[in-house]
Amino acid sequence: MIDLYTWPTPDGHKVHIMLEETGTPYTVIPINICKDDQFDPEFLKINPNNKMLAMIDPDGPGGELYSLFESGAILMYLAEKTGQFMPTDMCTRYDVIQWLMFQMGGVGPMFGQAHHFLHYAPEDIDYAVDRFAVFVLGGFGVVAIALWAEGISLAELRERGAALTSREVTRQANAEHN
Ligand SMILES: N[C@@H](CCC(=O)N[C@@H](CS)C(=O)NCC(=O)O)C(=O)O
Repeated sequence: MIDLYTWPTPDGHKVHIMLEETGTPYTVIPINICKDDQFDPEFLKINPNNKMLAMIDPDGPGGELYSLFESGAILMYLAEKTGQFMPTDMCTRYDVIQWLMFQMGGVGPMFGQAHHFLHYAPEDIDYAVDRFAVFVLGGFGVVAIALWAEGISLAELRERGAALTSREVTRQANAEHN
């Protein structure tokens, strides 16, 4: 049973969806970033980057305990462990990896900055808002075009993602938060 140190944020939900989709059993250990749980010295032993999320698999490679942080690495680990969502054919495997890299290197950090400057920055900085808004619009454009080429609409994808988001994670995190 994988221990998942997480919180219901977009980065967390990527892994929650993967665990649900692959049918991997897991236990949620809430890392409440509103209460600075991410700075707990015990948590830093598994994620030295002071951020959720992280996992410990007691039944890792070779039957040994294995611990991992960074959501993209956890997605790849789960894909390999379960033999799902990572094609063995080289071209299609790299098709998958390129979108994972696009998400980790572009969508995640750029959308995160846009969100920060729109909602949390102590002062309004038009330059920062405009700069990251352009990345957000561009990012959605890239995804929309790629999905359109595959015959999938953004609305369909959003509906599917919302349905798969782990209800257990949300329930536990809410209980911790309240
Ligand atoms: N690249 C990391 C990003 C993790 C990350 O940014 N976590 C955020 C929440 S989504 C966090 O813990 N923020 C609290 C903080 O920065 O103090 C991953 O994908 O796992």
